[in-house]
Amino acid sequence: MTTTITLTGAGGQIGYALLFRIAAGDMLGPDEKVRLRLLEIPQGLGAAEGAALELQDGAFGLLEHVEVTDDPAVGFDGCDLALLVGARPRGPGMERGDLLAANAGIFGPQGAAIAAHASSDVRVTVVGNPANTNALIAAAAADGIPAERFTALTRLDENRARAQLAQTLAVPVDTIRRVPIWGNHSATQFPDVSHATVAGEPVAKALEAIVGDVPTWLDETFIPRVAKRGAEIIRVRGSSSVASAANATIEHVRDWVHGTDDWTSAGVVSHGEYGVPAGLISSFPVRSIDGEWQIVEGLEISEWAQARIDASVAELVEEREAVRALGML
Ligand code: NAX
Repeated sequence: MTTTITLTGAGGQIGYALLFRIAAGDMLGPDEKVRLRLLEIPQGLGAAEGAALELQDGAFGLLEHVEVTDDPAVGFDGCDLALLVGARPRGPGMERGDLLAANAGIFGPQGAAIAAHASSDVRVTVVGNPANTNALIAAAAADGIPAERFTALTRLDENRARAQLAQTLAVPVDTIRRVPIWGNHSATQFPDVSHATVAGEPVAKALEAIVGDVPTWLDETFIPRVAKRGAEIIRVRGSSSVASAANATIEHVRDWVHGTDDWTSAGVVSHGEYGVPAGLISSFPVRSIDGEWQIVEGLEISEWAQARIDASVAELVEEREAVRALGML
């Protein structure tokens, strides 16, 4: 079988980190051939064309075809998986409203182009920020495609949270499970350890033995460290997260297509679960079953946790209102 994958922002940093892993089979597995469509704006075409030449030189057996274009109609033609990475970054002096408007001008037309040209069962993953609201805008513009096919990446936040827990507890990261991210992919996000386990045991007990007062550690150390990890990477590395973001994108799509054996996190459309207003694209604990994300329901949420979820969701509501006020939703 062959899957057609459209990558926007293919000439950018995350695009460069993603392409070779996709071609090597890390996303869809060793039996699935891939056809890549690299969609850029005119200024980014040279970098995308260069990446296409290098893909050729990688001589990847799974890579059937690469096409570089700045035309969304060509870029999304027959697309099964859309990775929307290209976005307008916040420039100097740019207000949040300007940023939302600039991105609505990208993600609205891309949503419409997906509806017009992609496969009817297309799966869309938005990485470009503000990811949740960009996904909302694209979904709203994609007439005829269910909003459930549009997701925002919060897997990197979850991976950061699991890694911080593993480091604190001095255990291998794959022994840490069930650390969902709630809300927005922003500094208001809520990485939630209430249901987390380490080697199958509740994480809270293990944490108490190491950090003492767990609620204070969560408030003052863990949550801010995870939520501001992107800024920490920029400070230390001198550039934003790239390979870790590409890795999280690979894992998000792989799990969506192939299924999960436990919970993970993804920005998906709310139907009112956990008090999140219907229609918003918010991060939730999710499972992937039969190729569909399902929100993990029925979890006991403390008052403290609900307040954190509500605060991040309030930011999503504000972003939706701002985009509506601009007439772009
Ligand atoms: P770069 O600036 O390196 O690359 C962006 C690329 O997108 C550029 O080549 C640009 O020409 C292209 N582009 C812009 N508008 C486009 C359009 N309308 N159609 C097609 N291509 C377009 O940024 P990079 O470091 O790759 O980051 C990409 C996005 O990921 C940013 O918005 C960034 O904020 C976001 N991130 C999201 C993360 C997440 O977890 N959701 C984490 C990493 C990252 O911060």
